[in-house]
Amino acid sequence: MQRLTPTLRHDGVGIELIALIRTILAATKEISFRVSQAELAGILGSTLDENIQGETQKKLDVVTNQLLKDMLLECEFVRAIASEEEPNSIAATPNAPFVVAFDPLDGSSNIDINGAIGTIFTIYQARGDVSDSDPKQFLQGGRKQVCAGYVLYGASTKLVMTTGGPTRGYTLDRTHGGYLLTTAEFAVPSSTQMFAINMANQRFWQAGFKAYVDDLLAGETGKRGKRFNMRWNAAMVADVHRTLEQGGLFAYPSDNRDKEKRAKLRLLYEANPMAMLIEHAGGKAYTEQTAILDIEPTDLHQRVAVILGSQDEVETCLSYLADNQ
Ligand code: AFP
Repeated sequence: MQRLTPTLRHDGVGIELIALIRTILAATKEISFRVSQAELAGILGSTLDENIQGETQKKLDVVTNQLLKDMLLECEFVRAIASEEEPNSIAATPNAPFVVAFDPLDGSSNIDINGAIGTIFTIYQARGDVSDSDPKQFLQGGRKQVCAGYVLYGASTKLVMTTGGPTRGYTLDRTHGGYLLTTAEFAVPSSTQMFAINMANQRFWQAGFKAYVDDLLAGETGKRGKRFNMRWNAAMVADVHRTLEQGGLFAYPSDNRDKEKRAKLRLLYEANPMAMLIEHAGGKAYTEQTAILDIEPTDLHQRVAVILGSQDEVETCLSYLADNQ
């Protein structure tokens, strides 16, 4: 099996970006070990603090965020970083070529139950028109990402990443400590019978999305004329990974639970990287109105609705929303 660096060279990735990617992956290898030993080390459970999102921080959220911060703030190729766990972006190496945003541990609610968790990361060229510490370094459209990826800490530690070409999959080989190419190119099947939606929010959805899900549940006796099945990992990394492997529709639509927060998933370090991975595997990734990668960001931690996965199913879902405007 081919190692990571020759694959990146084959994909035409420059040595500076390769070095930066290797730095991020070095942190993920350490995170993979830390999460596997967390219970023995007594770092499961929550802290007494809340992050910028107003969410109680898990001890591992803090540990993994610090690991990535420490490694990236010292990296000569990183001008600034942004994190789900940090209120503001942080300047790193002046005049460095790239900026990096990340969700250090996505799926925090799974940490204490040994459920699926992962790290999501995205890399942009640094901007020359704003200062290093200006959050505008990260207010770049998703199609400007030079690299997007996640590491899923499951039964095996899996890296899924694109540097502008195909979405490729790698598995951490613990014998020699490197990521080996195990999926040359993901290809999301265009149709599916699988959906990943948190049904507990059903009463808060807009009419069009309710109608779409009602017809999924009606199965072969309803308008769709086929039976669907459901999964919900409560970790975007795990649900997106299944979608890349087997197809499916993943959706976290807007809802009216909280007038101040009509969507849950964050654009910069969740929706945009996942949208790039899905699009580069032949899938589709939308909010309820537009392609996620076409959104012009306005805030570091802005949230968006997400409907992504098998192209035909995403288009069917969007048609219900359009018909119920
Ligand atoms: P946490 O990292 O705070 O657990 O949030 C995970 C997430 O952002 C995304 O990974 C999941 O798909 C989604 O939230 C789960 O949300 P619910 O807990 O509302 O189902």
